[in-house]
Amino acid sequence: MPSLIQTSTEVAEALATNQAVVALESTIITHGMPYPQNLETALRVEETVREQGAVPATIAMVDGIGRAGLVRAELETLAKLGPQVTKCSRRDIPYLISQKKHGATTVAATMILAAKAGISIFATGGIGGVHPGVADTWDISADLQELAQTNVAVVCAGAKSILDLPKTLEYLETVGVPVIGYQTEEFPAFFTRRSGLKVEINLNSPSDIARLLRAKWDFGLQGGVLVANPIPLASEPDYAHLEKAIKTAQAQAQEQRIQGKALTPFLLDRIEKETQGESLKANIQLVLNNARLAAKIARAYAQL
Ligand code: PSU
Ligand code: MN
Repeated sequence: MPSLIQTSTEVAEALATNQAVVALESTIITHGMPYPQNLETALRVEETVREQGAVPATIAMVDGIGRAGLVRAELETLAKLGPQVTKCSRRDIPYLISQKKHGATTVAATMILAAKAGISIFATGGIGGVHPGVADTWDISADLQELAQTNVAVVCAGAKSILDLPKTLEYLETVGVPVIGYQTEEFPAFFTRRSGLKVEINLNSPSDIARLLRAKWDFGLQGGVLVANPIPLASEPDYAHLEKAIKTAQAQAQEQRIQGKALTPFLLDRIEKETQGESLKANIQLVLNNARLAAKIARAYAQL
């Protein structure tokens, strides 16, 4: 068996010299956006992290090896293969290792590999959560259980209203995950800054967030932290239009009995097509915004 995780030379050096490193996921590349926007965005996100003085580490399974820090050709391969690449959450890791396959890591799997590589801060778009109709379907993303147990901070723009947001927040409360509103008192709902749901921890600076992370992990509390960073005002799309697309996508999923790991990618794809790229534009902007904040938090964290 090869070593558990292969870290690129650049990422390994940055970690060894206590420089800021930001983990990035790969399901967003393969299942979250179409080609070529997925590749362009992956590259821009890495560039944004660098502009803020941190080192990006895009995470994926490549030929069955967990990797932190991909080269451009590898990003290109994943972006072009898109949904043909296995969507890899916690439970898929052993299969992909033993079969030497590629895997696009979800928030959950990215957290696992980031923690193994020694990376504490991770930027993404939106997390998975509790789906509406959970009482019948039992569909709760493995991302939530991962946040409960793995020591990585996840910077996101909240979660899409494809999820039951109140139940998602209840779940996070039950499993003891601090949810931080960055410069907001409301939990943002991905495409919109508002959800009507309060977050109890409001922090206004990256260094305040870094100190909370230190406090949690120094105290020996296992698990992650969710940093909710609202989409920039200027990038907020017309929400009524999007909400309609989300409802349509959910109805189609029900009609076609889409379930399990296929559901979230199905909804994302349908919303993208229904809004003719309007959602994609906003999605790209909020991911860049999250990468910027994550890099600032990683720098503040490295200085503590
Ligand atoms: N939500 C989004 N965009 C995404 C995802 C979720 O708005 O790209 C991806 C992330 O990788 C997340 C995963 O971890 O989907 C959750 O999938 P599931 O609901 O099957 O756990
Ligand atoms: Mn699910």
